[in-house]
Amino acid sequence: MIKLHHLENSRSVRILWVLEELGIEYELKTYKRLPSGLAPPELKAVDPLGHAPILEDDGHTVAESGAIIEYLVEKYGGGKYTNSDDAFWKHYIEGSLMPFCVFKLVLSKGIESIPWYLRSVLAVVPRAILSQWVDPNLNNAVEIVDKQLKGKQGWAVGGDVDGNPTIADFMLGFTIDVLAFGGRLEHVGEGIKSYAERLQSYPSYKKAIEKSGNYRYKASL
Ligand SMILES: N[C@@H](CCC(=O)N[C@@H](CS)C(=O)NCC(=O)O)C(=O)O
Repeated sequence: MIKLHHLENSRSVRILWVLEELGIEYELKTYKRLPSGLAPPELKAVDPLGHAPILEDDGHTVAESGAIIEYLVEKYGGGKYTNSDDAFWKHYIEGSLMPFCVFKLVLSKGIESIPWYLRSVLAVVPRAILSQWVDPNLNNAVEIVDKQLKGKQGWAVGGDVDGNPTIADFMLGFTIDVLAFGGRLEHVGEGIKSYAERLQSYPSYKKAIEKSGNYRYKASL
C-alpha cells in the first residue's frame, strides 16, 4: 500500500491533497518537527535528505513534492489532472517562489530570536537582506501568481478537460496557504484571495487539511 511520510505543517499537504483527490487508499505516517523546526532524524532513514514529503509505493521511494505528484498522477490519475501549462507552474512554484518564502521565514525567525536589547545592532544585516533582496523578489514572485489567478473562477491553469485541478494546483495549494497565513491575505492580491477561498471549500482539499493534523497555515478568510 502507498505510504506517505508527512511532516506537520509542510509541503506534504500537497501530497495529501492528491491522494484525497484520487480517492486511493494510503497509510499516513505523521512526524512532528523538532523544537528547531527541523524534521526529526527518522525521516533520514526513509530518504537520505530527510525532508518531507516522501512517498513509498510498490518498492519505490519518491522524494520531492513535484516528483511525487507527477508519479501519482501518472500512475493513478487515469489520464486526468494534467494540463500542458503545468510544467512552468510546477517548476516556478518550487524553484522561484518557495525559496523566497523560506528565506523570509528563516530571516524573520532569526531576527525574532535576537534578544530585544541587542536587536537594533545585530538585526541590521538580516534586515538589510530582507528589505534589499528577499522582499522585492518575493513581492514580484507573488505578483506573478496573482496575475495568473486574477479573473479566474476555477483552477490555476484552467483545470483538465473535465474541470479537475491539475499538477499546477496541487503544487500551488500549500504555497497559497503559506502566503495567506497570519492575516496576510489582504496584501496578496485579489487573484490569490479568491483562489484561496475556492480552495478552502474544495472537498478533497478540506479532507487533506483535516488529515494533516494541527495545520498552522489555515488562512482566516
Ligand atoms: N523541494 C522539496 C522541499 C522539501 C522540504 O524542504 N521540506 C520541508 C518541509 S516543507 C522539510 O522537510 N523541512 C524540514 C527540515 O528542513 O529539516 C519538495 O518540494 O519536496
